[in-house]
Amino acid sequence: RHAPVFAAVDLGATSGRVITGTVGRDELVLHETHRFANTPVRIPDGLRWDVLALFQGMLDGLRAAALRGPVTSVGIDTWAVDYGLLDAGGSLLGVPFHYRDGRNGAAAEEVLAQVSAKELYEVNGLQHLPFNTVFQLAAQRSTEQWAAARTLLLMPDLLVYWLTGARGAEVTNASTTGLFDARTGTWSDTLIERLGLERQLFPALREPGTRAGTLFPHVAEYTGLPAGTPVTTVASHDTASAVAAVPTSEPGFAYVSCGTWSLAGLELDAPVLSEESRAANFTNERGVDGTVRYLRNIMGMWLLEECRRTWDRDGTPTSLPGLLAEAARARPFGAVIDPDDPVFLAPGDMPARIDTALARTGQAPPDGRGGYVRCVLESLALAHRGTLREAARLAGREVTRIHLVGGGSRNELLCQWTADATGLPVTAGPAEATALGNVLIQARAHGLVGGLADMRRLVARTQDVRHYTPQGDVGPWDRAADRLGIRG
Ligand code: LRH
Repeated sequence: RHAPVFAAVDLGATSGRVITGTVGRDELVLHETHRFANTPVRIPDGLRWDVLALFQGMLDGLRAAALRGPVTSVGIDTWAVDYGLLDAGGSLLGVPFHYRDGRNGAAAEEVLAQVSAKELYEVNGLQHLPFNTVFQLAAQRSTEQWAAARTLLLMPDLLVYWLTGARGAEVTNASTTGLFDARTGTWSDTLIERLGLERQLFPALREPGTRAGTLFPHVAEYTGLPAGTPVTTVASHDTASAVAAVPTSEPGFAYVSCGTWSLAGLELDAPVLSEESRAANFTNERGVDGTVRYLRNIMGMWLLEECRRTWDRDGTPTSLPGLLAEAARARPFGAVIDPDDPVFLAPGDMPARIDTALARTGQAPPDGRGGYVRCVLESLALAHRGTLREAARLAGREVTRIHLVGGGSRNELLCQWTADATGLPVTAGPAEATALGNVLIQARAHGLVGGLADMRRLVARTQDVRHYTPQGDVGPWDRAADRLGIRG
């Protein structure tokens, strides 16, 4: 008897992948069957996701997975907050917006005039980000598409709908909308009503580990997967999947899920909805099994990715290993920025924006590309430290180890500097935490693993991690933090 294989569709901001995961008692093996670019497109009325290309890439990936052997089920995760609107007939209205589109700032102000930031936080416990679904909806409100909208589906739910015809709202991702009650774990009828939104727009919630539906016959035919193959609801928010796969059995762990964003925080049993927590802009997103992901978004590898895109456009591309080697040789603490400065959010010339931010804080531009990369990575390490220290303080918890998971865990400088800045040991990996979390929830739905603790034990037993111990003096990190006025 062969160990069952699950197909994880993991769509990230820069690429989408279909990965198969083989799960046995002491076995958890991933194989990437297909990777495709996720290229957002700017049209006159905004920055959009090419959702058909994503769906097609996913179908091709599932076909590649089916060619390798039997697939027990399929699960989909993506980034949070973004959505498609369906009309009464179930057709998609328009092309889904990208959260980095600039239209949301003014709309956020309108929403906050209706319901104060304090009142919102007391219910949804969500950090203020201009692109939270609730603000995006306000920005779309006067459009004809909005008038025709009958159902809202978050991105992974939309793709599940196109695979199966089943509609629903997966809870971990629904918790990023701003319309979800962090205490009860249900849609907030109060907020929905106070903001004048139609309650019917929001489909019934569904929990990770349940069956969403089965493939349409035409999907089965195209992909070569057997008719009736189930699509399992996973923790469809990629960050929730990543946190579920943190290889730990210690209570005092903190995590940084590091990819395009760095999501740094703690796993808690209950939300922290205090005024102090709101002021510090911490979020209480839903995790697997009713856990709370108490964290803050840090701008993450986006800063580096966007520098590289700028340099590529200049016609002088550089390899990542080359850049990292230059960064390692660059002057320490030559320049630091606050990664969370909203000026970095939109796509565009990142080195120029870094220069401007440095000038504002009386610092000189970095020396060469290695200098920019060093600036980004040291600044991220500092932001990890400030965020985790503040999270621990606000939640009344002690942190003894940091787990850095996601693609960023391959970046040795970032891991070492996170250890150095915080003075805490860093366990780095797995880089594929999100895909692992996706696969494990499917495996659990099929009776192969137990609860969160069991899932994490399997990850710890089967996946490679690296350990970083803090080195050097924290003095320079303290002084760099002071330079920026960073707390913690
Ligand atoms: C990371 C992520 C993050 C969200 C952002 C929109 O991919 O899901 O958790 O805040 O994308």
